[in-house]
Amino acid sequence: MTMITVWGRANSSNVQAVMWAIGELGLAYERHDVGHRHGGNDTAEFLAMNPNGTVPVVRDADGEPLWESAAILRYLAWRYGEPPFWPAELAARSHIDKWAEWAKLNIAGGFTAPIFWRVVRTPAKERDEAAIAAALASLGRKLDIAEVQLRNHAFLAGHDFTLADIQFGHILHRYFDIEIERPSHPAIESYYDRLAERPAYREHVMISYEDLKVG
Ligand SMILES: N[C@@H](CCC(=O)N[C@@H](CS)C(=O)NCC(=O)O)C(=O)O
Repeated sequence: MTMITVWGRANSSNVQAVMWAIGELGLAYERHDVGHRHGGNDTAEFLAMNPNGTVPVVRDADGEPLWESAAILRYLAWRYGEPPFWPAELAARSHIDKWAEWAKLNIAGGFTAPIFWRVVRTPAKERDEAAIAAALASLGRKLDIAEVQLRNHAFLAGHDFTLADIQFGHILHRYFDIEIERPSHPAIESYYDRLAERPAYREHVMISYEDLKVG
C-alpha cells in the first residue's frame, strides 16, 4: 500500500479534514507535527514544498507536495475514493463538489477565523462580542441551508457519505463544542451525532484544541 506523508499539526482544522478523509479511505500515512507551537513551517525545506508556509501539505509516494486542503481532498478522492464517496460520473461528482466547495467557503470560512479564533484564540477581555454575534448570525443563515438539506437527506449531498461531508462536518465538532449561542438546527445536530459514531471522525476531528486557547 502507498504511504501518504502529511505535514501538519493534528489540531489544525484543515489538517483534520485531510486526516479524516485519509481515515475514511483507509490509507496508510505518516503525519509530522508542523505549524503553530510545533513550528517547522518557516524552514527553507518546508517553504520549498509550500511557499505559503501553511499546513497541511501532503505528498503521495509517487507525487509532488500538494497544498490547499480542498485540492488535497479532491486528489485523495480522485485517486483512492470510490462511488458514492466520489462518483465517476460527472454530474454526480459535480453535485458533491458543489456542496464541498460551498461548505469550505461558507461554513469553514464563516466559522474558523470569524468565530473560532475570536472566541478561542483571543483573550476574553479583547473579544469583540459584536463581531462574534454578527459572524454567528451570518453563519446561522448558511447553516439554515444545510438544515433544510439534512431534513430530507442523511448526508449533505444526498443519501450517502461523500467528500462534501468531510468539508462540512470537520467544522461541526468545534462549532458544537465552543461556548457560543447556537440557533436551533435539529437536523444538523442529529447529523453531527451520526458523524460522531464514525471512528475516523472521532480519531481525527473530535480531538482537543486546548493547545490553541489563549487567555
Ligand atoms: N487554504 C488553506 C489554508 C491553510 C491554513 O491557513 N492552515 C493553517 C492551519 S488551519 C496554518 O497553516 N496556520 C499556521 C500554523 O499552523 O502555524 C488550506 O485550506 O489548506
